[in-house]
Amino acid sequence: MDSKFEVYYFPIHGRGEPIRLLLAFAKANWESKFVSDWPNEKFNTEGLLYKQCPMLIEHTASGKENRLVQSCAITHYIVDLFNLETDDKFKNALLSSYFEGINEINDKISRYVHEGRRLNEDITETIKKVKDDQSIASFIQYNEDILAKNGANGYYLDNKMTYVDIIAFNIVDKYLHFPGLDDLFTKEKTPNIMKVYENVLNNPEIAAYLKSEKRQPYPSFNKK
Ligand SMILES: N[C@@H](CCC(=O)N[C@@H](CS)C(=O)NCC(=O)O)C(=O)O
Repeated sequence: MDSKFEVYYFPIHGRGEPIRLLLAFAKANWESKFVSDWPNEKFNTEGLLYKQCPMLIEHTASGKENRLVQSCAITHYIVDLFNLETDDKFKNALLSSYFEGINEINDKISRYVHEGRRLNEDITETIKKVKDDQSIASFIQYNEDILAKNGANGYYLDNKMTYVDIIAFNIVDKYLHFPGLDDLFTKEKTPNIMKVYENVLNNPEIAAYLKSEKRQPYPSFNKK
């Protein structure tokens, strides 16, 4: 794969981070291109179909430029380019289903966090709402069950690290660094998910990326 990639996004983790992690894992040639003047860029940047980030910009070896928006579309494009799934169509569909199931955990929690910020709610109130929401606990448990069925070996499917493991890593990592929600995922409560987390953390490409200057800091209200 001779293309060069730019991840056009704000200088935060957010929706840009899973894309950066996937490109790092895939050993792609990539860099971040940060938004610097959003009110202007939002309406004057080519390819921003919905006036939102992230956008993946690909410069191909033949000199073509491809611009793609919408996180899930970007994820699937990277997965396809770098073969981050399997050779079996049904298994790939299953991975896609796991991908949505994992994202659902993050979506459910994020709704409370965004709503809490909008209402200027005390963060302890938001955390309580997240912890009281049985559907979040259930979705975490469903992930534990999927992983148990695969042998509790630290992978979502078979014995291979796929994009789904990377996506799960990103979400677990986010909440491990979110004070008050840092006990959502633990070795005691969610041993199978934590095995995936450790596997990805120890992947050489991911480890190198996390230590690099490319990695953006955690949000200021977060630890570390
Ligand atoms: N469905 C889109 C959502 C993108 C989105 O909400 N982007 C936010 C940042 S995370 C954004 O660009 N906000 C600025 C704005 O809408 O003006 C995706 O998954 O990429």
